[in-house]
Amino acid sequence: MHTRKKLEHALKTAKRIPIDKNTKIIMFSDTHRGDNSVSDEFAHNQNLYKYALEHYYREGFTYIELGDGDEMWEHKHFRHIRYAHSDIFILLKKFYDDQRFEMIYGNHNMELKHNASVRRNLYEYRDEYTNKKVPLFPGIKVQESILLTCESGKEILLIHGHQGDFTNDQLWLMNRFFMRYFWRFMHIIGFRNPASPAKNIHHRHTLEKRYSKWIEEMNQMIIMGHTHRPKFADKGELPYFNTGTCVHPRNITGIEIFEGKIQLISWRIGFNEDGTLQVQRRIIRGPRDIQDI
Ligand SMILES: [Mn+2]
Repeated sequence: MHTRKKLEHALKTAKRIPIDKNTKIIMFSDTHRGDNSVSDEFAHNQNLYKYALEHYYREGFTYIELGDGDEMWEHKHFRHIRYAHSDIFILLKKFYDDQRFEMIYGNHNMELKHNASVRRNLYEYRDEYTNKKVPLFPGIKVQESILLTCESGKEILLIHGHQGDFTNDQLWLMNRFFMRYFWRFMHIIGFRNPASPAKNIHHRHTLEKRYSKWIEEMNQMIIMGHTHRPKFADKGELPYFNTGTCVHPRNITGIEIFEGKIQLISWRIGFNEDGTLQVQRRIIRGPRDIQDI
């Protein structure tokens, strides 16, 4: 419903960021950072994620988070999330201070489309040791969408992907209510919210079909998250890319852009011949030249 209108609006109002052969970007989405309790699905991947981000920071990448970074449906107070994952926020702040951090909001942190909420939650926090307010992301603007513009004129739309997903878009407040006061507790004992495209295959396919239709009509390359299903468009396929998620049971997946190429990668815990465990980065699909897409 209204998918086309929503996507057209997102395309028109997107923040434009020029890229070239020297641009390095890593995109993750749907990290759903929580409070580090049993209902925090991100908690078991926090070391993988932190290790990966440290790698990208050292290598000079810009980090673009494609929505649902913080699980603000289940957790009413962002400060609890920041406190639970304070080492990760210190790292995100380093990216931000270097002007290498962009945040897009998703349905689980939709309230960040309001400047007042961004100011209240993201500009600063109270340091638990000194009890003084210290800056986090002062002046940050959380985007609905970003348009990466290549020198050749090619444009890539980055978006979370809840746009036009009726229960997660127009009805997000109702959905948040059920998540916060009902599904959160069901979730702890093993039930999954059936309205989530991440958990409902039928819903996911419907959404992907609607998006594919628009991508085909507009011939618009798109990178999104939301469905938790990674996707890399091979030659001859529609230019639809999906980062996947960072709450997967075994790994985290993301999309890298560098030297004018794009690839889908994963980070997981593997082991060496002698049995020692190690964090390993793997290329799942690609690289492909962006110009050929
Ligand atoms: Mn989502």
